Amino acid sequence: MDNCIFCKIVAKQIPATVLYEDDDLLAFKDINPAAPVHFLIIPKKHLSSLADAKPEDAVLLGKMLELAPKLAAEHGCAYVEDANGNKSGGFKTVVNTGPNGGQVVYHLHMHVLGGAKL
Ligand code: IU
Repeated sequence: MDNCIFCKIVAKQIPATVLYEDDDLLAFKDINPAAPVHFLIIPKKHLSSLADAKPEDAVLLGKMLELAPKLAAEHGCAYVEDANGNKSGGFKTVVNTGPNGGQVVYHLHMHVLGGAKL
C-alpha cells in the first residue's frame, strides 16, 4: 500500500528499531512507548485491520500470536509459573481495531507491552 507508514517500515523506506523479521512478520519498537517494553508485531502483508483478516490469514494471525510470548521473553517479560504455581512476569497484547478501538495506523499490528504491572 503506497501511503501506509507500516508498509514503508517493512520496505525499509522509514527507519524503525527492528527486533525480529522473517518472511511474513516484522516486529519493531513502538516510537511512543506506553510501557518499559513496548513493541509492535505486524504482518508484512498489508491488512488494514483485524476486521480485514480473511480465513486464509488464519496462519498469519497464528504466527503473530506465537511470536508475542517468544519476543516478550527475549525482552525480559517472560511469563513464569513455578512448581508451586506461583505466577510472575508476563505482558499485555493489544490489537486496536477501528476508531472506537483507538486504531490510528491502518495496517494490522499487535502491541506487546510489559516490564511493569499494567
Ligand atoms: P494504534 O493501535 O493504531 O493506536 O497504534 C499505533 C502505534 O504505532 C502507536 O503506539 C504509535 O506510537 C506507533 N507508531 C510507531 O511505532 N511508529 C511509527 O512510525 C508510527 C506509529 I506513525
